[in-house]
This record gives sequence, C-alpha cells and structure tokens, in this order.
Amino acid sequence: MKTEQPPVIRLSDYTAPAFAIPRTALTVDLDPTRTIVEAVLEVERVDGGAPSLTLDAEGMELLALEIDGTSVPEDAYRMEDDKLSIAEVPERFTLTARVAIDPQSNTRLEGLYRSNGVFCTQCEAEGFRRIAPFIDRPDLLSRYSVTIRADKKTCPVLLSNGNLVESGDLDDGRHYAVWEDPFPKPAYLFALVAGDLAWIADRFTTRSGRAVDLRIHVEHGNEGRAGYAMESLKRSMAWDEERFGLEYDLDIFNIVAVSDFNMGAMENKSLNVFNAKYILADPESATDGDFAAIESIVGHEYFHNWTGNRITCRDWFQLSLKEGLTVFRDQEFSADMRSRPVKRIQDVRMLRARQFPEDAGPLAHPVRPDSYMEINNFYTATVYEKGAEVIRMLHALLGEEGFQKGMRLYVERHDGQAVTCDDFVAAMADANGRDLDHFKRWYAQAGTPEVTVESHHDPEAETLTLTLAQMTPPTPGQPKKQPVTIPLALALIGPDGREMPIRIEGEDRGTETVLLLTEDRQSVTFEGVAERPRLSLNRGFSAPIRLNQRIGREDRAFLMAHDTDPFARWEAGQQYACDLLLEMIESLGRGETPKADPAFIEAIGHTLANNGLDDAFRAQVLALPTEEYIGEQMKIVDVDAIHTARETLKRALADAHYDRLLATYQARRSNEAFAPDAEQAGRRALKNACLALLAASGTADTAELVRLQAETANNMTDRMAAIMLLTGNGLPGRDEALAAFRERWKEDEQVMDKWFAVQATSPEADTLDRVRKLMQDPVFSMRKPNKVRALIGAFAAANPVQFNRADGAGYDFLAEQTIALDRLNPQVAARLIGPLGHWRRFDETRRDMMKAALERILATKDLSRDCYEIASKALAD
Ligand code: B3K
Ligand code: ZN
Repeated sequence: MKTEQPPVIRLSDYTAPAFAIPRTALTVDLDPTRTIVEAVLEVERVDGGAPSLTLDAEGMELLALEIDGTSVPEDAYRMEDDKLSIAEVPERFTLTARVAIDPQSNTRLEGLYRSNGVFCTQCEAEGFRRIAPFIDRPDLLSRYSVTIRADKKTCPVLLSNGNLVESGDLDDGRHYAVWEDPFPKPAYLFALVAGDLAWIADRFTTRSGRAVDLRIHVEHGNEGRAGYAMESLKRSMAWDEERFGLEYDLDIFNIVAVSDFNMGAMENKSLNVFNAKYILADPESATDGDFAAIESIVGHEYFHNWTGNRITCRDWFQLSLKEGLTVFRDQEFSADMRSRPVKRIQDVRMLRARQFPEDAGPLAHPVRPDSYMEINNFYTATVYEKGAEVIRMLHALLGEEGFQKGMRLYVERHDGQAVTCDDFVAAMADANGRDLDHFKRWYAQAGTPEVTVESHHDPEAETLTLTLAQMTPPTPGQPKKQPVTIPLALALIGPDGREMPIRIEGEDRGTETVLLLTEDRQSVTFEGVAERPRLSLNRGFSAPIRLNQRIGREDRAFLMAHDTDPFARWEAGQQYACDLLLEMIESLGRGETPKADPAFIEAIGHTLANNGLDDAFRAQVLALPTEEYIGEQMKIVDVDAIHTARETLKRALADAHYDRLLATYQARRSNEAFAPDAEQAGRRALKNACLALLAASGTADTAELVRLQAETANNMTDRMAAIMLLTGNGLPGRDEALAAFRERWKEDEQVMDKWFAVQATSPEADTLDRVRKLMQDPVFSMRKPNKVRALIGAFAAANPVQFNRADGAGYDFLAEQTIALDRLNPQVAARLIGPLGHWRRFDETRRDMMKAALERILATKDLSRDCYEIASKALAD
C-alpha cells in the first residue's frame, strides 16, 4: 500500500502560540535503552488562548502526568502518535510529565541518541519533541534548567546549555550535574551531551573584559587534532567583535565533536555539537579544503549566537533569517581571513553547482518558502546560499557602513525575540532611510533571474548604451514572475586594459558603479566613451543571476588577461571555456573530432605564466567548469559527451603547456613543514591543478609523477589530489595506492570517508560494482551518515558519468539504497534523492528510468514524509 500524502504546513496559517512556558526544568536520567526524562514546565495561557493544551510528543512512553502536583486523570488527556493533549487546563500551572525514551535505538539521529557510546542531542528543527512533551516551535522561548544524571564511569562528562551550577556524586556509581541557561531560548537550541570525552581548553577575553572558557570535547586520542578548530573559534570571536561589534555573552563556550551527525554542525546555545569531520584535522589526515571548512563552520556556528540564538526565527519559513545571514557572515569571515577573491570564486562555484540546479528543477522554492511537508527538507542551498546572496545584495545596496547600521538596529529592536525576514529588512530599511519593498521580492520568488545585455557603442556621440532585460523563468507554483532588484556592479575596460571613467547623465561615477535594475527592461547610456570598451559585468558576482551577453571570444580572452576585478577575470575564463566546451560537444554529436580553440589555450597559458597573480587564483583559472555546470547549459544533458569534451580540452591544454605546467609543478614541490595557511594552500592548489592537467596528457612520465606523489606525499592534500587523479584517469598504481591508503587509515573512520568517496566518484565503468562491494567493507555502515554520504551520496551527486549510466543501474541502486536508509534515517535518506529530480533534463530512455526509480521510492510502504515530499515533488508535472 502506498503511503498517503502527509499534511502541508503553510506560512499563511501561522498563528502565535496559545501558551507560554517561561520556565522549563528537565531532569534526564541517562540510560542507553531507557532514559527517563522529567519535564517540569511553568505554563501560562496567552490572552484568549484555548482551554485545551496540546504538546508535541513523539517516540516516547508517558509514565506520569501531573498538573500542580496532582496526577491528570486518564480520561482528561490523550497521547496520540505525535501529540499529547490535555482537555482543560488552568490559566497558569506547573505541568510535570515523566517519559521514557530509548537513545540506543534512535537511528534517526534526531532527539537524544548515541554516537560511539556518547549520548548527544540534535533538536533543530523538531527533535526536542522526541525528548520531552513540549510546545516545540521556535517562537516559544523558555529558560532552561537541566539536571543530568548518569553513570560516572561511562559518562564522566555531563554537558548542557549555559552555566554549570552544581555537580556531585549519587549512589550506584552515578553522578549528576545541573546546568542553567540564563537566556530564554526555543527548544531547538537545547542540547545535552554525556560521555567519556577528552577535551582541550583555552580562553578568550572579550572586548569588554569577560574571560570565556573555551572547550572542545573529542573522543579520546583525538585531542591532538582539535587545535585548528580552537584557533578558528578564537579568530571567530575576535572577528565578530571587530566587524560586527558583537560579543560573546556567557563565561563558557563548549564544542563537542561526534562521529554520527545528520549534518555539519549545530549552534545550540553555548554547546555547539559538531560532526567530527568539521573539528578534527592535522596535516597528515586532513586536506587544505578540510581546514578551510573547519574555519568556516566553526565560525558559522559561533556567529549564530547572535544571528539565530539571541534573535531567532518566528517560524520555520523564516529559516533564512538566521541561515542566509549567518552564511553571509561566515563567508565574510573566511574572506577576511584568506583571499577574498578566491573565497568569492569558491562560493560562486558552489552556488552554481548546488543552488542554480535546485532553482531550475522541480524542488525550486523561494528563500522564504510558503509551504512544506517536512521542514528538514528545507535546509537547502536556496535557503542557505541564495539566502546569503540576498544579504550580500543588501550589503551592496547599503554599503558596509549602512549595512552595519542596519545590523545594530536589528539587534537593538529584536534581541531576545523570534522574528521574521520582514523584520530584518525593515531594520535595514529604517536604519538607512530606504524603501526596500521592491527588494523583498527576492524572498518570495523562486528561480534564477536571467539578465540579457545588449550594448551599442556610438563613436561619433562617444556614448555606450546598454539595454538590460531581466526574466525569471517559471518555477513550480509560480508561473508568472515579477522583475527583482538587481545590483549589477560594472566597469568599462579600455583598450589599454584600464578601467575607464564612468559618466551617466552628466554625473561622474568613478571607475566602477552599481546599476540598479528593477524593471523588465532598462537602458543606460555612458557618456564620454570614445573607444569601444569591454564590459566587465556583475563584478564580484554582485547578483545571483545568469548573464546572457553576446560577446566574442576575443573579448573574453581580453578580459581573462585584463579585467581588474579578479572575480570577473576568472569568470571570463569560465564562460569562455563553457562556450568552447558546448561547441565541442556539438561537434561530437555530429560525429566529428572536437577541436580546442587555440586562442583559449593561449589565454590560459598567459594566466599560468603570470607570476603577478597569486597561486590560489591561478589554480581557480586552471580548473575548467565542472561537468554538472556544463550540463546545466544544455537542453538535454549528454554526460558522456560532456566528459569526453572536457577531457579533450584538458589534454589540449596539457599538450600545449606541458613544459610550463611541469615547471610550475616542480617549483612548488617542497618539503617545508605543512601549515594550513592560505598561502601554502594556494601553492598546493596550483601545483595540483598543474598535475591534474599533466595527468590528462596521458604520457607515461606524468602518470609516474602522479603515482609518485600518491606514494610520497607528506600531507593529505597532495596525497588525495594524486589518488583522485589515479582513479579519475585509471592510471597504473591506482590499486596499490588505494590498498596502501586503506592499510594506513583503516582504524580512522573519518579519514576512510575520503577513501570511499574517491572510489565512488571514479568515472570508470566498474564503479557501481565497486560501490556495492565497498558497502560490504567493515568500515562502512548505513547507520553512519558520513559513510552514506561518502559512498552513496558521492556516487549519485558527484559522478555524473557513472550515476547516469545508460542501463539505468545507477538509478536503481539509488532507489534501493534510499528505501533501505529511509527506515533508519529519513532525513539523510531524503537528501540522497535529489539527483533523480533532474530527469527532465535527460534523454527519453534515461528520463523514463529515473522516473521509474522515483516511483519505486514513492510506492514504498510506510515511506517517511521526508522522502515522500522530495520524491512526489520531483515527479509532479
Ligand atoms: N542550524 C543547523 C542545521 C540544522 C539542520 C536540521 N535538519 C546548522 C547550521 O546551519 O548552522
Ligand atoms: Zn546555520
């Protein structure tokens, strides 16, 4: 029997809670299979509230229920599937509910569960209702006091939010700790951790002199790998003071790293819980990318203390209020710590790889969605990354000073409240005396706007006229779109490669200006333009749009060499490569041998040779657009042709620049002690980008170079880069390198994720068989989200050639694994389905097979609402 459609929750149905719970006292008696939770809630009816009280309560056994110390008679309450309702309650009372839960068998990893024997919690979005009956919604703020009791031997460390106010021993080898959090918070920010953990400690003194104890708790033996996370935390705290004037507000800040976690990390008040992957790192076991991710995620969770915790969301539709803003803040943090242009390039790559396809597919939704079946499905690239772009555009409109003025007003008005995206924009508008109503369309309208630019140069009149037209394609439920506010940063690059002065309607605008597009079609005339300039448009990616421009290759090559904005310069190369690859794909379709454009090859050569550009930037230019991005530019995606064209272009680049690539590579081989700083990371990135092109040349010499690097690398960045090339190009030494890696790291489950992922993403024909075999490896487990993502997730989302193999076996495999995982962990299962949602973009045979896989998922008995929502929306017309 098919699963019935779960109810749809709508923003338009929002009503404020009927009761307040100003105080919550929890006593948690920990036991692996039968934990007893007693919740004592001070409840007050809000004016005009209903007589009955309904609490959220899932997956628990109710042991006792009392109002003001008197047990509630059985006929006066109902305990259903997911709700506990009491027919009639007084105006103001104390409700005591005692329940039993089973952390050990909690495979969903929501609520209270165990990860390698450590008790931990995950409550966002709606996990608290699996710990205690509660009004589990973000606009109900309560002050918590938490007593934890546990076996002292297995759980020497007992943690919750706020301050430790008491601790001591109990009978039977047990002990207890009492934590009090002075800040009222929604239940989703509650956390509890108990286990046998080691920790490292440090201290940070805030600007106003508060000494904060910092602790990072890890499994024993991992203490030596937490140092970089600690440094990142201190840098985050200092940066938030300097750039945003925001200080930490308690005397203690704890981080706990656990191995089994549904996502990256969680910002619980003063007790952040992390996927260990984003805490633990050392040169031997982690790549430069891992270090950078640690810095940014440690920052992100810390920044939530103000944007998310002190000021939280009224309802889950407002999720981007905290996520978009906090992603913007973490992006700015990393940009300030490292290379700003390179960070921007990486963020845009990621936006295009994940958010653009989402916005163009069946799961497209606005930054503020207006309905959902399962909120966990809305922790998306749109809410996070596009949400951050929306904040970035506000920043572009108001400038740093105006933006910070808006932030100060936002904090002043709303500290301690649960608010909406409208409140945020209102603070920005009021602080700057601006009307941002038109701008707010970004929150409501899904889809990536396309801007088409036409230019006309009149040498006689010395004018340049641009006509700019915007159009947002229809998305599910939104057939008609309105124009949005697009801040388009631009410069005119003269024939000498310099920025020309900009004059519009007699007004001098310097050499870079931001045009505000608000209409379907607009034009603008630049004056005093004697010679035809090249257009440097959407500089720094000032708006998350697609740009259509009729632009010749010569102009692209010119901008690759001369654009003064590093982002735009990189972009010129990417767009050039993209045009070229699409042309090569077409000629493949005609049965011809694709030819690479010599002018492009030459332009890349210039960049490679340009020592005035930093290494990290050059590495970005050498990396061709991903296969997914190229596919996105095609009506019907042809994964094999894309792969062939891209490999052909890589080989042409390698052949043309062999000597220089080799010299650049050799010059950056060194035995210097590894440091995870941006400069060294940039050197490694360029070195490995050169190696990647060399490997494509197919010569025995380069193959040997790759093999040697895999064997002798003294750090994980170089080792993984080489192993990826061995598997990606099917080079000799691949099996030996993989075997040696396994032998070296088999005890380290975090490092083993890399070993799984590199094999899952190989374009070789036997990859699916290999993936199936790897699922039998003792290190693999369906109960561990990191393993599932490294193997099954990587195969489906990052291996276009093999996932989309012509016989459909990749699709069947994904359906089978999704269904199996859904029984254990619906949240992670639902996230696997995404790639099947792009069926409309494939040829008819694949299309039918992908639809069949989705239908198979949907036909599963007792499917979770997580998977139901994704699969049904992916199939909807
Ligand atoms: N707020 C959490 C994400 C929770 C996801 C729940 N399904 C991490 C973050 O964005 O900081
Ligand atoms: Zn976040």
